[in-house]
Parts: sequence; C-alpha cells; structure tokens
Amino acid sequence: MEVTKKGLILELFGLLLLELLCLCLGRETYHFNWNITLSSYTRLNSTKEILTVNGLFPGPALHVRRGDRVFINVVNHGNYNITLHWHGVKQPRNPWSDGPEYITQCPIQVGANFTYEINLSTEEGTLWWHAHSDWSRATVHGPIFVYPMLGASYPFPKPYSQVPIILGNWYKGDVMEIIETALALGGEPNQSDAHTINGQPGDLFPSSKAGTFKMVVQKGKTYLLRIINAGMNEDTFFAVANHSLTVVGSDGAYLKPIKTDYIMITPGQTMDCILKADKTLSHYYIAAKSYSGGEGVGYDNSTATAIIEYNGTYTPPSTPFFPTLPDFNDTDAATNYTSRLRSLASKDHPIDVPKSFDIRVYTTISMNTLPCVNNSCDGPNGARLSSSMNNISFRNPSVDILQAYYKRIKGVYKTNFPNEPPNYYNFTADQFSSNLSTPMVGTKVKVVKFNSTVEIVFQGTNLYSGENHPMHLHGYSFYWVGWGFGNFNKTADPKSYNLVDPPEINTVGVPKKGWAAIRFRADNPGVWFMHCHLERHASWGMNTVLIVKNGKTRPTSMRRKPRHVPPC
Ligand SMILES: *[C@@H]1O[C@H](CO)[C@@H](O)[C@H](O)[C@H]1NC(C)=O
Ligand SMILES: *[C@@H]1O[C@H](CO)[C@@H](O)[C@H](O)[C@H]1NC(C)=O
Ligand SMILES: *[C@@H]1O[C@H](CO)[C@@H](O)[C@H](O)[C@H]1NC(C)=O
Ligand SMILES: *[C@@H]1O[C@H](CO)[C@@H](O)[C@H](O)[C@H]1NC(C)=O
Ligand SMILES: *[C@@H]1O[C@H](CO)[C@@H](O)[C@H](O)[C@H]1NC(C)=O
Ligand SMILES: *[C@@H]1O[C@H](CO)[C@@H](O)[C@H](O)[C@H]1NC(C)=O
Ligand SMILES: *[C@@H]1O[C@H](CO)[C@@H](O)[C@H](O)[C@H]1NC(C)=O
Ligand SMILES: *[C@@H]1O[C@H](CO)[C@@H](O)[C@H](O)[C@H]1NC(C)=O
Ligand SMILES: *[C@@H]1O[C@H](CO)[C@@H](O)[C@H](O)[C@H]1NC(C)=O
Ligand SMILES: *[C@@H]1O[C@H](CO)[C@@H](O)[C@H](O)[C@H]1NC(C)=O
Ligand SMILES: *[C@@H]1O[C@H](CO)[C@@H](O)[C@H](O)[C@H]1NC(C)=O
Ligand SMILES: *[C@@H]1O[C@H](CO)[C@@H](O)[C@H](O)[C@H]1NC(C)=O
Ligand SMILES: [Cu+2]
Repeated sequence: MEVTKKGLILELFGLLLLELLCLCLGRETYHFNWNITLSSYTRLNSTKEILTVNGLFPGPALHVRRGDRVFINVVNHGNYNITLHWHGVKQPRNPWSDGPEYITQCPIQVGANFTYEINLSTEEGTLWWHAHSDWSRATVHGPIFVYPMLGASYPFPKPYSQVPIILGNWYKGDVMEIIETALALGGEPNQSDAHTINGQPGDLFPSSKAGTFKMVVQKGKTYLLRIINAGMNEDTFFAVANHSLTVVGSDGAYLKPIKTDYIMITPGQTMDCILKADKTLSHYYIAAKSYSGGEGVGYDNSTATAIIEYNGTYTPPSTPFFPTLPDFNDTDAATNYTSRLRSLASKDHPIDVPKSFDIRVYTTISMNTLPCVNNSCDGPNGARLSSSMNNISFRNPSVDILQAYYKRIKGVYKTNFPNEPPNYYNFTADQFSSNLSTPMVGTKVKVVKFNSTVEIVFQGTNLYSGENHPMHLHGYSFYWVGWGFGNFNKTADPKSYNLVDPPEINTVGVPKKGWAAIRFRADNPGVWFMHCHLERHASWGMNTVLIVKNGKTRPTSMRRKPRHVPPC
C-alpha cells in the first residue's frame, strides 16, 4: 500500500486534467426530483393503483450524452420501501448508487428519500432504469437514451427520429401480492395478463383499442427504435410487419449492423434497431410475444401490438398488416438471431476483450426444489420451488452487503462461492436422480482482485426443465465470447470462442440446455449483483454477488460512502 507523494500529486493532477477535459467536451450535469407515487391506471378493463415515478407508466426517460452526470433525488411517497437501479450504467467506483436492495443499499423507506449520483462513462446507446426491490420493477421503469458526446456522431446515418419501445407486462392483480403469495405457497407466481408495448397491450385485446401505442412515420425517413425488454418473466420475439430491422446496438454498445425480420430480446436487454419507412403508405402492426423454450413452463401467451402509421392521404386497410413471429418454443429462431450479434469493434468504438483469464468461474444456473412441511407446497410433488447458482440458492441479508463489506461487519455474507459446480453430473440430461434437486441456501459471494481478468461460464441445467436464462451483471459490461448446447467442455469449447468482435453486453441469454461464456477485466471496484433477469428466478435465488477489491491507489478504489444512505 505505498502511495508515494509523487504518485499522489500525479494522481490529483490526472483527476484535475480529467475534470478539465470533461468541461471542454461539454459534459453536462443534470438534477432531477423523482416522486414515487401510487397512480391509477386502467388496462384490460381493470383499474388499479400502481407504483410509478411521477405518476408515469412507463416512467420518465433520461436523455443524456456519453459521460454526463446525473443526480436523482428519489422521494418515496408509495406504499412499499423501494430502490432504483440504473441498468447497464457501470457506476465507476460507485456501487453506492447501483441500487439492488440488500446488495448495495437498504431500501428507501416510505416517506424517506435518497439521492443517486450517476456518472455515465463509456456507455453509448440505450440503457434503462428500474426498481430493484421485490417486484416493483413491473411498473417502475423507464428508458435511458445515451447520445454520442457533443461533436461526436453515430456510427450510422443520423436517424430522423428516435422512439423508445418498452416491452413490459400488465397484471390484473397486485404484482407485489402475486410474488408474496407465490413465495408463501412455494409454487409458480401467476402469469401476467398481457404483454405491453409502451404500457399498452394493443388492440388484439378487445378493451384497449383506444390505448394502442401508435407511431406516425414519414415515408423515406429512418427511425431508431430503442427497444428495451422491461418484461418480468419471459424472453420476447419482436417484429414489424413488412419491414426488416437493422440492429446497430445492444446494451449501450454498438454492433455491426444486422438485417433481420425479427429479434429475440431477453428481459434486461436493449436492442437499437433502425427502421426505414420505405413501404407503401399504410398501417403496419408491431408485435411482441413470448419466447419460452422450457417444456411445461408456463408463460403469458398473449401478443402485444402497436401500430406504425405512414403519414399521408390514403385509405388504410381495415386491419393493419401483421408480422410473422417465430413460434413460442422456437429455440432455433431465438439462437439464430442472438448468435449473429458482433461488436462494431471499429477505430472509434474499439473493444478490449481479454485474450486470457486469471480466474474462471464455472457455474450452474438451475431450477431446484426445497423440502416443504408435509409436502404441502405448490411446487412439484408438494415441494417448494427454488433456484440456484452452483447449487447455492441466494438469500438477501438484512444489512446490505456493500455496507457490511465497507464496515467489515461479520456474519452478513460468506466469501466461498465455489469456482466450480460442487458436483458434476450430466447437467443437460433429460432425467435426473431426485437427490440433485435440493440446493444449499445461503449468501455466498465471489471475491476477485482488482484488474484481474475474469471468465464466467454459465451452465444451464435441465433440472425441472431448462430454459433460456438472461444473466445480468451489475457494474460492468462484458464480452460474450462463446456459447453452445449441452455441457461446457473446458478443453474443446474455448477453441471456438470469438475473441475478435464479441458483443459487449450486460445481460447474456444462456441458451436452454446449454452454456454461455463471458469475459471482462475486473477494473471496477465494488459490490456487484449478478442474477437471472427472469424475476421469478431471481426471487427464488438464481443470484450471487461479485466483490471486486480495491486497487492500490485512490482512483482504483471504491469511492467513500456518501454521507446519507438509507438506513436498514
Ligand atoms: C409526490 O406525490 C405525492 C403523492 O401523490 C404528493 O402528495 C406529493 O405532493 C408529491 N410531491 C411532489 C414534490 O411532487
Ligand atoms: C419498510 O422498512 C421498514 C424498516 O425496515 C419496515 O419497518 C417497514 O415495515 C417496511 N415497509 C414496508 C411497506 O414494507
Ligand atoms: C430528504 O430527507 C431528508 C432527511 O430526512 C430531509 O431533510 C429532506 O427534507 C428530504 N427531502 C425531500 C425532498 O423530501
Ligand atoms: C463523477 O465525476 C466527477 C468528475 O469527474 C467526480 O468529481 C465525482 O466524484 C464523480 N461522482 C461519482 C458518483 O462517481
Ligand atoms: C372489456 O370489456 C368489454 C365490454 O364488456 C368486452 O367486450 C371485452 O372483451 C373486455 N376485454 C377484456 C380484455 O377483458
Ligand atoms: C393461452 O393461455 C390461456 C391461459 O393459460 C389458455 O386458456 C389459452 O388457451 C392459451 N391460448 C393459446 C392460443 O394457447
Ligand atoms: C404529416 O405530414 C404533414 C404534411 O407533410 C405534416 O405537416 C405533418 O407534420 C406530418 N405529421 C407527422 C406526425 O409527421
Ligand atoms: C413446439 O410446440 C409445438 C406444439 O406444442 C410442438 O409440436 C413442437 O414440437 C414444439 N417445438 C419444439 C422445437 O419444441
Ligand atoms: C436457423 O439457421 C439455420 C442455419 O442457418 C437454418 O437452417 C434454420 O432454418 C434457421 N432456423 C430458423 C428457425 O430460422
Ligand atoms: C447428457 O444428456 C443428453 C440428453 O439426454 C445426451 O444427449 C448426452 O449425450 C448426455 N451427455 C453425456 C456426457 O452423457
Ligand atoms: C490493468 O492491467 C492491464 C494489463 O496488465 C494494465 O495495462 C493496466 O494498466 C492495469 N490497470 C490498472 C488501473 O492497474
Ligand atoms: C472434451 O473435449 C475433449 C477434446 O475435444 C475430448 O477429448 C473430451 O472427451 C471431451 N470431454 C467430454 C466430457 O466430452
Ligand atoms: Cu432464469
């Protein structure tokens, strides 16, 4: 820990330079006050009070440029304790503003407030924000538009207009009660009653004709659809009738353009798609429905729609043209699309994928069951549904892990998250012996040294049916270097990794009965949640935490604790 005087001066000088650089480049600072309120909304003929930010569903959009700084004071006038998370924002050295409850903060209690301080860094494209406590994110979420820096341009012709397309769900019941009931009884939570596009189920639902999201386009212009999957529990197929999409970005980083008729997007992901309005003047449906590869796994089978209307004088068809979407269970269609994603990896948008690694964590992601008194639960054979990573079903502590780490409070978490599955079996078999179903329960984290190169291989298991799991890591974006069906083979599979232009993302879909490998450099010290973005799996424990230790200098260490953080 020798911080020399010279080193310190250089360091301070460096910081000063950075600050000046930011000023010259026109880095902006914004201040917002957000009010968590209960507001009344009607969908599918049912009216209910939902949690919102400033009364809006979906919530307000943040419009920022790369590198900007944002302060958001969140005042909780709702009926639940709440936290907000800035999904895909790396929060350099600053886990204090990341948001997951009991991981980096205790919730903002009803009547209290907390200011998130967010420095954007290398993100550029589309991200989003959402609540990160219980299931409140069902209605508490919104887009983050990150434009290029002042004077910089897009790596594609500037679109005429940019439109957020937020995929979500509508539940007739109260979402918080739905998950509380499911956890109490041990079974599946109720499905949502509709998929939504920008908060509207669309006119395939007879009640909501007036409430379909409509987008008016000028023939000949291009539109950037900033698509966000804010859905709770299902991957989604998405398409626009008669129009192909050109995908140019995902998760706040650019991609090599991909022309496609449909996309598959998991909860947690974003896709930036260019749509050229070059078809006959008419009305065209936009449609979204579930991709659900799991056998016997329930899903909301409804289709949400929105409408693209060409501006002009013409007689529209009585029903707009409808797009072709893959079948609900078409895993080929899902993987065909996602396997085409490649980083732009240009001179202006370079990538830096680790060619080797210091640490590999090979972790199963699995459904499980826990025993239930008198086999009286609603899960398989009266057991209680559960989920795990490396056979540990994660439980939130009652004091946040960040605080416990910072203040060295003992007994809150253990640092022995295993680097390998505790037992090897055919993870993707069709049949399993029943002794494999029960996980351990606990709060185990993985600790890594600052600046180490990390490879994580997620291995989906087929226990109680495999499905595509969108695994999300906070505090980082990572390179998705490889994937395959079956069990990962550490000798053979790394040979086929893409170390040239892998996509840089923050949420990776681990294919049903398969694996996915990611790499990153652990250069952001802090406490970072890693979890499945299917909300029921996260509620059941498909989570862990990555603690990245401090480096040797101030700029490579976590920021100090802000003066005011919500008490536990
Ligand atoms: C926040 O919302 C609550 C409940 O709707 C309202 O009483 C309060 O005045 C609002 N506060 C601000 C600052 O808008
Ligand atoms: C909010 O948190 C406080 C303190 O932990 C707790 O007493 C209260 O019951 C919580 N409120 C709700 C609505 O969960
Ligand atoms: C936020 O909480 C602090 C401390 O309790 C309080 O002094 C302040 O008035 C609150 N601010 C708002 C906008 O509610
Ligand atoms: C954000 O950046 C500014 C300027 O570089 C710095 O002073 C501030 O401490 C940073 N804040 C956070 C939350 O990282
Ligand atoms: C809404 O109510 C109308 C009139 O009662 C009915 O025709 C329609 O089917 C209902 N829609 C839904 C989605 O329940
Ligand atoms: C969709 O699901 C509902 C409820 O589970 C079921 O009644 C209906 O038949 C399903 N529709 C289709 C087209 O599969
Ligand atoms: C539709 O076109 C007319 C005439 O060109 C123009 O005035 C109007 O602003 C356009 N509307 C939209 C929503 O683009
Ligand atoms: C998809 O579901 C249909 C109808 O349930 C079934 O016939 C088909 O085999 C399934 N396809 C796949 C790839 O599982
Ligand atoms: C997936 O790609 C393969 C190979 O390109 C092709 O044969 C197959 O038809 C595609 N499947 C779907 C559903 O698009
Ligand atoms: C694992 O199970 C799958 C599905 O039954 C089978 O295809 C595969 O050969 C098995 N792998 C091994 C190593 O036994
Ligand atoms: C992290 O490691 C890389 C590769 O060894 C090195 O180039 C870089 O300077 C290190 N970063 C820090 C902040 O120590
Ligand atoms: C893994 O791949 C190696 C090299 O191709 C092969 O020799 C070995 O049998 C494979 N292991 C398994 C369990 O399939
Ligand atoms: Cu999952």
